[in-house]
Amino acid sequence: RTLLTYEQRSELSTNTVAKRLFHIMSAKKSNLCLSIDLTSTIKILDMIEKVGEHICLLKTHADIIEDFNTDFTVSLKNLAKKFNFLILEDRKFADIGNTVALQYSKGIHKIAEWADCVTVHSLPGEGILKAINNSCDNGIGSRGVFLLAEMSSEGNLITTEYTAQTVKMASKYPNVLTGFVCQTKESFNDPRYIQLTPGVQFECSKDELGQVYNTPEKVILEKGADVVVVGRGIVTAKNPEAQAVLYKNVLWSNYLRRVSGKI
Ligand code: UP6
Repeated sequence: RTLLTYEQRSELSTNTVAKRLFHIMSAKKSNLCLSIDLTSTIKILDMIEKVGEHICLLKTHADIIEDFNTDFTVSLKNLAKKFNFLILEDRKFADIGNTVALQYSKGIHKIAEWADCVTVHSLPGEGILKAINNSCDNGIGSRGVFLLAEMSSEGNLITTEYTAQTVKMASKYPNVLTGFVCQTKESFNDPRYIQLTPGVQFECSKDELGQVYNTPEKVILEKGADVVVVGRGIVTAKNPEAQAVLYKNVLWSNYLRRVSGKI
């Protein structure tokens, strides 16, 4: 999986979002996902104007935004089109299928209307995947799921057995599965799925609440990341645009090194 190019893997995709994301990565030469963990719509839109050109995927947490509204989601979709990136709502659904179906499409956020893909915990069982799958069948269009198979935070309760069972559960839903949120290349083999890896900054470090950071080089070459999530490493920088370019370039050159097989 880690030796194939994104273009080669797009040919194998069984999920529309994965296919589109592989294409965008190749076209923009970017495997950078920005985690835009800001709490005001103006700040978010302003940040996207600065860094949108450099990212393949924008990861949101809609429930931290103080003034969330539908005009904002319209602007978000327009910017995604303008800069050619996809939107991942990092909702980390973790309830029974029926509740998740409602959380996905109803309420204030109406996530299904604007997010290309969402994150989902495997803990409740496969009903959660069925729920998103059914919503897609019900006319919401081609959507994707990143299933949480591992986490970056210190002391999390996920075991290797849990990761293996998560990957097994997902194998029944190739049409809705975009990939896995995980930390290691050993967690899954299938080249159709995208490894999304958070917990990345230029220095290996930790924050005061248990987040663990690895470097771009390490996550791409050793840990098998396909798309790399950077949040505060870019968002809190003095010059977020310049910082995004730095991350984009280093991540892409490590990807090229990996697929060349000369590590
Ligand atoms: N995230 C992780 N680790 C996981 C899963 N998700 O950090 O295992 C998400 C967080 C945050 C982002 O919810 O939005 O990735 C990381 O942000 P940071 O780079 O500012 O730490």
